[in-house]
Amino acid sequence: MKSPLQHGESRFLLGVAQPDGYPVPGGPEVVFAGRSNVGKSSLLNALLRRRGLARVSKTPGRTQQVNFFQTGDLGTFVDLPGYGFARAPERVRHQWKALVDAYLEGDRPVAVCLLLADARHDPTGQDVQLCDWLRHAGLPCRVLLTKADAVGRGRIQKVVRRAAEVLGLESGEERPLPVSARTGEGIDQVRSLIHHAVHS
Ligand SMILES: Nc1nc2c(ncn2[C@@H]2O[C@H](COP(=O)(O)OP(=O)(O)OP(=O)(O)O)[C@@H](O)[C@H]2O)c(=O)[nH]1
Ligand SMILES: [Mg+2]
Repeated sequence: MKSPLQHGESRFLLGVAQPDGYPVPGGPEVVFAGRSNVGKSSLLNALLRRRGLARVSKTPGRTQQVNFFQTGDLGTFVDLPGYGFARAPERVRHQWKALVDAYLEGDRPVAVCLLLADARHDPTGQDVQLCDWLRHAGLPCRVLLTKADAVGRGRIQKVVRRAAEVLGLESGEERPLPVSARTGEGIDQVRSLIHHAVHS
């Protein structure tokens, strides 16, 4: 049975390319953060059941602006451009940092920040850095392990434990949640946790 959540229209609102270009905050925002190519845009489309709403690409670093989407009842989705794309020129990396810092330090109404890490690999140093930063900033945060379809069923709990350990999550904190935009695994759970964060 389909989850009852996410009625109504979702639509692209705007793309922000400059640190001073953010809109005046409206309602609660749900942030998608993580490495380039980890599957942020794909997850966002799966949650909204809209295939091509956010652009998905095989080329890492494709999303280079901060994209805002209006959803029916899941708040405003904010798709951050991915970090850690080593081949990006220094200038682009610099711009990326200025843009993302301006969002994260901009006192936005963040209901929850979804930190996406690839289930197939250990979280990277940059994942750890961002996770630490979000926790110190007091932003509500949940780690999602993407592309769970590519990890064998028998291994997934081990992957979850390992990711929690590398990211330094305390035993009382919520465990990383395996998700797959491809098979739909975990998508209803993510929708529910967003709904809860946005409406509490
Ligand atoms: N196996 C698998 N592949 C996925 C999944 N989600 C995304 N991908 C693939 O991963 C690649 C990157 O997906 P995107 O959604 O564009 O990733 P992104 O994090 O938005 O990338 P940037 O915008 O470049 O930072 C694409 O080739 C997707 O098809 C998934 O759940 N399973
Ligand atoms: Mg993207």
